[in-house]
Amino acid sequence: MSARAQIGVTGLAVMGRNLARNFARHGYTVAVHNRSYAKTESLIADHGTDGDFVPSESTADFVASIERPRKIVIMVKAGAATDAVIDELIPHLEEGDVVIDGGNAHFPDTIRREHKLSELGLHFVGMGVSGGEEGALNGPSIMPGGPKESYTTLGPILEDISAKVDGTPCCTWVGPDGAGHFVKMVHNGIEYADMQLIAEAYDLLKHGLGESAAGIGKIFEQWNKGDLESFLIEITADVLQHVDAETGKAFVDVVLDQAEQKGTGRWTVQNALDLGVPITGIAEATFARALSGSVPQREAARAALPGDAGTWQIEDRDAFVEDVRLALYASKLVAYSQGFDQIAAASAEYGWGIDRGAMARIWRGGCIIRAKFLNRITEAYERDENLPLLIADPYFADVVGKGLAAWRRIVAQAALNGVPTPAFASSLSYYDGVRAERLPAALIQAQRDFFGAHTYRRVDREGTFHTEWSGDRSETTA
Ligand code: NBP
Repeated sequence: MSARAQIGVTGLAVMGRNLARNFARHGYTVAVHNRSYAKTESLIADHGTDGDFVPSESTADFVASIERPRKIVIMVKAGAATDAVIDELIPHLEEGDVVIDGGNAHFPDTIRREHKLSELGLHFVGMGVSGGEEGALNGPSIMPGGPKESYTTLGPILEDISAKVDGTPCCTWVGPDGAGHFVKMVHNGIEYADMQLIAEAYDLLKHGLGESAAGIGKIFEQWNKGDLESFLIEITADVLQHVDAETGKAFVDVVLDQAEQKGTGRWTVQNALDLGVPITGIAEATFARALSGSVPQREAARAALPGDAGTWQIEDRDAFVEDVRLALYASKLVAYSQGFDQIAAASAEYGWGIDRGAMARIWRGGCIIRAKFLNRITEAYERDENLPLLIADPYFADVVGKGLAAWRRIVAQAALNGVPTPAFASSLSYYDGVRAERLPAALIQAQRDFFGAHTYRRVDREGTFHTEWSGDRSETTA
């Protein structure tokens, strides 16, 4: 077997197959391999004309068909399968070879695998890929981590096959070991928040206006021409106007209202709890999916709990639609701001040195959260790379400020009319919390000191103090 492939892909289900085709279409000779050979054969039979593929049945032949230093992309089910494939590859690899995991790995696994392979003289790149099967084929957003030196040879190939916005590739080196998969995880978390916010906006328009799904779809179509322009708004407009062929009803009205998840939202929230970063938008979005699937609880609640809500009377339709739009934009900015806070905190914790502006830049195309306004995020971090809070950047502060009255009206009206808006409402609460001159956390500290002698600090002098609550209530320095 002569080593003539410039890159290899193992794992040829939807993602791996399309990524391999993308490489081939860009002129690379691609070695392809799958645990069961049938998938390899079908790739060659169905798409062999896309470019130059070198199929192999065995791992040994697959590895031998790739030029050194080898670049091998693993695209299998995340978890144990990834470890199994790595273990199978290792005996065939040589020093300097680069193993790239393009699956949705949990970043602690990526850190573990990177350390293991580096001890063997191998490079391990944990690579986040977003854009689904369509993106993998036509240009995804790619978030590779791992040793920086591996990016020198790997980077140009990945940038070549990535999505481009204004000629700029949606791919850049993110940081060492788990950084790439971490950023992909937060990307998915933000995606959860974005989808939940859009769903709440739809629900508000539905209840407030009594509008049909198709009518709301038209509103989203309009919104997609302005600041909200994004892939998710675009597909929402499309989905809402889709009619179920069987019943003739709006498609969204025949879909069961129980949202599922594969787990990246949950990982994002778990990590945020570990780091102590409030990502309320993502957390509420994750819990909202859980609530939708809480079938026995929903049945019990429907049977027993009164709504005692008003009947929504919208007098000015256009003004209401504009209020919802402004509230959606403001809530969305909060969710992104929180996601970028989480990236900053993790970057500091793990020593990754992640450039947040560059992350916004590579999310502009190819991925599910691709959106026009991401340019503004990049600009904000270019103005101040240490920006402590994205929504405090002058541009975003102005945008959120202009939408504030609308945001308050919408959240208040939703509450009065019994329409749940967990993400809209928690984002507004976060906004008011983070900007508050003084928070009731002072009372919590006092309570903690009362029952657990946990001590407190004072506003008027340095030091840590404790009050003798069960004694004479004198204050001591702790
Ligand atoms: P799947 O996640 O459905 O995985 C199927 C592939 O894993 C097949 O090639 C299968 O081989 C292989 N595999 C399994 Br399962 N166990 C294996 C083992 N023990 N050893 C070797 N190979 C094994 O594929 P996918 O939907 O294409 O996704 C691939 C990766 O990309 C996943 O990590 C996913 O999370 C990630 N991802 C997916 C998307 C998306 O939109 N689908 C987007 C971004 C990232 P077989 O054919 O022999 O069973």
